[in-house]
Amino acid sequence: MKKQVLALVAAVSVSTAQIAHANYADRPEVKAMADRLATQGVSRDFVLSAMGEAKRLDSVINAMNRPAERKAWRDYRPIFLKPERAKAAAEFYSVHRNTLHRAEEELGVPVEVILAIIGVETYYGRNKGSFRVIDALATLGLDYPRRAEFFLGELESLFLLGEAESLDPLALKGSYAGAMGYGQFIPSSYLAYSIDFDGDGRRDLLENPVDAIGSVANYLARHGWDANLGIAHPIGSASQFAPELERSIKIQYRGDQLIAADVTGLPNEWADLELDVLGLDGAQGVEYWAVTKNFYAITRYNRSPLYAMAVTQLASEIEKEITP
Ligand SMILES: [Ca+2]
Repeated sequence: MKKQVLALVAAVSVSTAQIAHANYADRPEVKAMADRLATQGVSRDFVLSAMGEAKRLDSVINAMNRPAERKAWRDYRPIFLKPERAKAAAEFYSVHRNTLHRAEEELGVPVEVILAIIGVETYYGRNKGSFRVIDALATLGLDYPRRAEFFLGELESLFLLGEAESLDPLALKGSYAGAMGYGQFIPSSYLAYSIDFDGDGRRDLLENPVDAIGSVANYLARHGWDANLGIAHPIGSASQFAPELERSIKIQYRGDQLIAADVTGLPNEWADLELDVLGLDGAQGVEYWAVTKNFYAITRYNRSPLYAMAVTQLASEIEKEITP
């Protein structure tokens, strides 16, 4: 009997907790955020009323727990390296050719790399995401402890972005991680790295492909893209430089160190370059690549070395597709 009473008490307190969590505006973290935002010109009442409308989405938490980057390279590569994607790139290129070349001239990032990123992120705007950004960020910032700090910061940036660009935080749609538009910028990146590339006075990454193209190039340029460097080159076995496969990129070697260790396949002109060695679990066995600071710049877009290699190889396929 006593046990049953305890069980009943437990059930009541769980349901009370669920009701208390149902309204994000009541959470102390949200009140503190609203106070901070008020000092930066965002109405406290607006933040609290918007957060009162934000919903917790279990689908967002489930999606976070199974990202594609956990696959091995041999399974990851075929998702992105399909001929159809390079063909879609060529169609997008035929419409936005002038903008893409202007971005390459002004920001130094090759046309095919910009195309590869927009292709991997959203298939040229076809899959920009259907989650309400405020719901995704509220769920992860307030009900996903492992990444709460990061996503609460993005939630705060969402309100700053709304203020800066006259966008309604309740209306914006994006991915389960709150990434928006053609290039899938999270709010802090949108604020820091997007540019108005068509000169209409607005930075619109959601509906304006010209701003999106300029902003993807600007993001890479601001993260150290060097127009004079390549991205990646296959090399012979180099396990001593990459004992762990598919690990994070850190520029830590020079080309001549590889040459001195009899690693084959490195281009002569890469002897003086700073680089990293990436080992991948490929379809034909383990493969090794020398990668430059440009490859590292792509990992600032998405930390996964598999992502950066997919972008690199798709860029190469796209280059063949768009070269007359
Ligand atoms: Ca614009």
